[in-house]
Amino acid sequence: MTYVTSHAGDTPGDFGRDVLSNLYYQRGTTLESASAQDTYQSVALTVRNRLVDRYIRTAAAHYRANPRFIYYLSAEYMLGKQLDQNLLYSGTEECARRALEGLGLSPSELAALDVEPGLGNGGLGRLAACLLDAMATQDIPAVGYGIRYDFGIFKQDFRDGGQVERPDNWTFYGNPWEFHASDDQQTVGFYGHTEPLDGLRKSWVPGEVVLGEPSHMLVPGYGTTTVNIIRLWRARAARESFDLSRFGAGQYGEAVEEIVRSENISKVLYPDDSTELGRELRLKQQHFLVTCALRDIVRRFRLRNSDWDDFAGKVMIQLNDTHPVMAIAELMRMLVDEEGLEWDRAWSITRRTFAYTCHTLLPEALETWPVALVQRLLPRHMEIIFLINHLFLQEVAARYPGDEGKLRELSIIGEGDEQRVRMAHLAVVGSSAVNGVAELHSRLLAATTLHGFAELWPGRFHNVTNGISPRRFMRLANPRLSELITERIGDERWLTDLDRLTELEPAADDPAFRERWREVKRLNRVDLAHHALAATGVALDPDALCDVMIKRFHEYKRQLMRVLHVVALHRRIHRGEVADVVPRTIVLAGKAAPGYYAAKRIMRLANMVAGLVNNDPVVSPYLRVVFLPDYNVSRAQLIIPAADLSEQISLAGKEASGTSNMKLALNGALTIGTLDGANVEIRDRVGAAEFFLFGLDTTGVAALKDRGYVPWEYYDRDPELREVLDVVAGFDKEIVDDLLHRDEYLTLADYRAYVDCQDAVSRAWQERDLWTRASILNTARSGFFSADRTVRDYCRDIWHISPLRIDG
Ligand code: 26Y
Repeated sequence: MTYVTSHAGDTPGDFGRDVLSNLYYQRGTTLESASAQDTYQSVALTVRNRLVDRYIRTAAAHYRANPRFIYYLSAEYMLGKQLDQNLLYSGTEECARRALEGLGLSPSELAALDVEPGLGNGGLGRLAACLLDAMATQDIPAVGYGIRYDFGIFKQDFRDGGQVERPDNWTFYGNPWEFHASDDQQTVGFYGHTEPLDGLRKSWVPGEVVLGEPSHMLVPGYGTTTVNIIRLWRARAARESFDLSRFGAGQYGEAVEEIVRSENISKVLYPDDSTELGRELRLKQQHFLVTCALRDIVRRFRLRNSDWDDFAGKVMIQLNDTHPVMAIAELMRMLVDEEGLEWDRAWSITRRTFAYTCHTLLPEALETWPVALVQRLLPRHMEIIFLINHLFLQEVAARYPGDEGKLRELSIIGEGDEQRVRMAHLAVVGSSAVNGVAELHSRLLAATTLHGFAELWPGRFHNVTNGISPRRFMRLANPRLSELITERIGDERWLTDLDRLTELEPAADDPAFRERWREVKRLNRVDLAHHALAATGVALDPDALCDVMIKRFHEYKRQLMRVLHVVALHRRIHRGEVADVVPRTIVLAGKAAPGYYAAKRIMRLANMVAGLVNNDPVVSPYLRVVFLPDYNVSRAQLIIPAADLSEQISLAGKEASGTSNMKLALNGALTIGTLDGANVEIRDRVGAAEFFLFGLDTTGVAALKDRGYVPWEYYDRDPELREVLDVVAGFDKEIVDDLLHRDEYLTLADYRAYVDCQDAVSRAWQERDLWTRASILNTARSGFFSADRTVRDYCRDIWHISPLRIDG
């Protein structure tokens, strides 16, 4: 082997020397004259470089072993800040702290300059990051593929209570965490036409070509020697596409036209997370990601293999929702057209290579593309999809002779006003395994959305309940609680074996431990209060119950119901009914898709109600509402440790899984929630007595809708609800009109049960020892929700792969 062993020493002296050396040689400056950015970048490089040695060893070991790889394809990743993570994972936290101290540098000021790559919308993107973390931690050979958007998820401000979006120029000062490989480009075609070759083979002559340029970031495992990578692709125009003659003629815009057109492909993350508008550029992004990833995967396969029959054994591609599903058609095109494989052989390889994870039940979130658009943008892929569908429908017809309805139901091509490609159908047909993300979700998928497929291929359907990284969402986010847990359990191994948290159960009955637990929670609330004051000007009482709802704004998640309860509390306190009231801080955070009118309205209402509450001198001693702007991973890490109550109040049957529910329970928050998504499993595990359950379940929802739901009946019957809605109408009449006449997500139907349950929460909070006990038990029993368990489930049920340890 030609790699050199560790350059980076592990003493504070070594670390400090490397910082100075990076300042000198990378930034061309010295400690005395360095800017804050110079120093941050030098420290970041120093930390990054402490993982390079492990990465090189991992890559070499992977090369030697030629193992089966997991390739995770995702249009979104919410990685979170890298500095804190890499300090922890490289085991240099303490050494760096001492070195920085010695140089007179402030770790917290440096940490503040670290920018989180916000390359995703919400749950699905963060799940991708948690799974990469857990795969590395479990020593699974894996690569994540994604798009290196120039602009990530927008930054959120409020103006007059409404959301205003600002661009997220996350690489403005450069990104010290990535390695560029500009000599390792791929070419990606678009448009054009096809020409027949022999048999089913055709050749595609693209009308336009762009380059995909990769860079990668390190994905270290925790407590192991594996360092995997995430490879992100950026679109570039060909080297000589700048039009000199036009520039010379003064046509400056036209001179860069081709560059702009090409580079626009990876310019910005689409900020929608449910309803797809069918934008051509989004389809271009998907095809771009898929083509770059597949070519890279084939290149890597060929390093050690030559027989296509080995491909599916060495390559497992996990499709994160439908966004990268065009990969199925692209792999077929590569195998049939470029490699000359027979169709059936290519199809068998393809089907064994892919697995598909579905993250939704909402029909409007299932992607479909107009056939006419796919035909124009990707003519050969459209032909291949038609052929896949033709052969698939023959199979269906053989199984259900004469059943036209079945053919229509299952077809990859949806027939309506216009023909559309149903990406979820293509995904199921072209994969060896399909999974939902929580037990209830997987059951409902097989019973409703993908019912016909589950009947056809029952063995293909699985559940893999989501999980979260305990490293990021406990150890990094909540160092105080982590330390207390480690002290009690006796070692830190719970961080990679989260079931060991059950060892905390006896401590729930130990008064001294409960006292310390409460103290940690209180200090975390103090931290949050500092942040809230700086960010919003709202002063919080660190002794008040910290009641948290953090997630994307969506009607089905029912932030509106949260607001109605706040108004009810306000009315009661204002009238002087304070006997049963406990001081509460309501924390809200989350973004809305810029074009999602209803969600933005609810957000504006939430801000107006916050103003009403906080500025009412009678009410504000009992109740404060803080809506923290610009929710992201870093802000989650700040809010979650302070939470006492976790709001998981979606309409049953709508939330696929949820993951903030897991993060909050792990950090000792009690859940108030419906039987939806992973809430069901959280309640099963932490115990019904430690969970505030309310509302309709999926059966109740279906029954009510069958009977005919009449929302205004609830308004008539419930005087407090009436009073609340009258107050809300004073702020926004349209919201109330919609609730009374449509209320698609049954907010009024669940309102009374919700508010009564909140009253039970308030009573429980007054029994402080019992509450703390329940808080400890929530943590102790949340081990199941580790992403390490999720990855083990994938390995066992879907990937059929085992860990490959890298020698230290
Ligand atoms: C098609 C496009 C508009 C689109 C873009 C992003 C569609 C969906 C999404 C993102 C979806 C998402 O984040 N889903 C969430 O995935 C989490 C991880 O599985 C779940 O916990 C959560 O319930 C689900 O809403």
